Amino acid sequence: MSLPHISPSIRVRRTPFTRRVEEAGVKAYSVYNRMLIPGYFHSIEEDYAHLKRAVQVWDVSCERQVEIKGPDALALVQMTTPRDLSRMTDDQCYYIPMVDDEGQILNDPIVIRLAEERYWLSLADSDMLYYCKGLAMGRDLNVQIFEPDVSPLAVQGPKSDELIERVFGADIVETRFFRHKTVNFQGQDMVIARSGWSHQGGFEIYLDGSQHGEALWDTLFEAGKDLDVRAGCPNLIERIEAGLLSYGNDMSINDTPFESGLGKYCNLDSATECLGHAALMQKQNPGRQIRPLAVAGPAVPSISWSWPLTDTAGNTAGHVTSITWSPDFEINVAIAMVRKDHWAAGTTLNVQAPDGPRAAEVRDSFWI
Ligand code: THG
Repeated sequence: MSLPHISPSIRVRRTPFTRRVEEAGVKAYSVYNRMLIPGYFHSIEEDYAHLKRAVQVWDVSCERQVEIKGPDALALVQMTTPRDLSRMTDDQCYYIPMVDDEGQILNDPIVIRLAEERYWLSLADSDMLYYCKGLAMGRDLNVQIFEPDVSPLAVQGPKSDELIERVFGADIVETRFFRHKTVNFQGQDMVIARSGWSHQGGFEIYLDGSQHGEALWDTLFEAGKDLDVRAGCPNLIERIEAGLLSYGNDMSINDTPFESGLGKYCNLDSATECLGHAALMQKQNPGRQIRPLAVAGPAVPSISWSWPLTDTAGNTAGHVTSITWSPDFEINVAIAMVRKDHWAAGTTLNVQAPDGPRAAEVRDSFWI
């Protein structure tokens, strides 16, 4: 069956790299923050194998930045997250759950501290620009909030250090995990961080100015020819193996950071200015939580709604939010929201997949 495609529209934004992505043979798109995100280039399996052995360049422009600037910038960001930002330095990035007043997750961005009074929220798929502007107005905060012309380009894979060293030099490769430095590309300063939505290592270049996009892309591909550099994108298989959560899939406003396994990013002793603080104090011991699952049988069909989980007696036990066949582990790997009575590692459950029920086992850690 050939699937319908996405109709082009100005409302579905193209990126500074879209022409190059299409020349590289992108085969599917999704939409994220009202912008195109590539889905795969060869096949999800081939892209996965290549990501694990070489280096890829990912157009993740859809991870839009919300810039928050001004004397109350830190206060505003701290109001939205239970992670304590008070010790953050000007070269740091933090992964943060953002929550509402009820402690429910609104987004899970990376916050980049550029200066004491200047932050970027590198967003997952929800409209935090509007939420932050509302908060600033409601609380009369002295900040400017806008979406800058900044588009992340990720370089991921075991050979990404080699490629980055060739293009930007050895000192950039010394950047530590979740730290950032500045590179100059064609006269324009740009932030570069050691981060990215895979566990294969790499960097994210925050393209500053769309007009430099194609030149940056071309420079990376020219320098990486003998490394077999290819266009790629966040890979479904690799990210499930790595246990990287996807907002809108694995969690949403219906979940708390504790339910979503993000309790380690909640500093309730110190981050008392978070608007969800009181609610989260009451929600620290959830009745359900995200767990890795190994699911029996041949490769599963791709998931487009959550599949119910039952115990062996047929009682509701939760639901599967992400699942795929893992070629390397030769089993279906999944992320599921599992009720407390059933979440102990080793518990056997049943997944109600669209092609029939399958046995599943709760695991205690993700695969890579
Ligand atoms: N990079 C940038 N922006 C982003 C993402 C990104 N915005 C959207 C989305 N991804 C945000 N979500 C995540 C989820 C996980 C991580 C980063 C962003 C991540 N987690 C590490 C892990 O789980 O291994 C741990 C990070 C830590 O502990 O500090 O990297 O990818 N620019």
